[in-house]
Amino acid sequence: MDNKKLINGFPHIPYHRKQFPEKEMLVRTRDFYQKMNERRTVRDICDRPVTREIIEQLILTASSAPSGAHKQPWTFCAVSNAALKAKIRTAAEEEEYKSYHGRMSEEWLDDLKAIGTDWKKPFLEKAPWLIVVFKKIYDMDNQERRTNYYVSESVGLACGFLLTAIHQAGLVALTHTPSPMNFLSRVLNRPDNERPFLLIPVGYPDEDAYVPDLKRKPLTEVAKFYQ
Ligand code: IYR
Repeated sequence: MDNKKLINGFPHIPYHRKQFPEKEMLVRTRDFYQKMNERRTVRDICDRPVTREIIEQLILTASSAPSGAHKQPWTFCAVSNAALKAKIRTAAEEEEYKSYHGRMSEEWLDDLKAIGTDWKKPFLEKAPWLIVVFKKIYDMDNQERRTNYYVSESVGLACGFLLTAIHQAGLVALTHTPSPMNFLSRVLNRPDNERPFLLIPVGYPDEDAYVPDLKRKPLTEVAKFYQ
């Protein structure tokens, strides 16, 4: 039996979610919050390998994110090749050195003191995988440009899904933002319609990994209810 419905000539299919009694929903939402609240950005990533199959699943989850007009305007470049990782590290550190020695404001450097970052990025070589996320500012269809919409919002959402999937797998990640990061297009030989968006090293944490003792804002500070 055909359960499809045409809207503007395009097929739509029925959609249902399994529903939970309110009490169970509350337990599930609390539980998920607790799990997600354990996620931390980790810079001490060890060199223990992660299989390609795992990375493929993580990327599939990322690519299930909503996007403007469902264009999925992203490419996830997964790099485990040691020579490429070394190239990326060298180029990133070159930019970061300049950033930390003049390009970033005093206020910015001051804000980063609590995080403990500097221009050195050993995790770019040590982590088993670097997922370099590119946003597609337009698509190419048979030599023709096709517009993408809300590109940064869409790719940001996909990166959020990716970080959630990485955490759920028991792995750690770091949202690294070398700036400027056009060297990534060059090193990975990406086409003109793609721009680097975020560089995400992924792996297991070092056994003696440390993270800054950060506190998250309470609900009252991040939410306002209008009832
Ligand atoms: N891109 C630099 C600096 C940096 C900026 C912010 I905002 C951070 O939260 C952390 C680092 C770097 O990756 O070191």
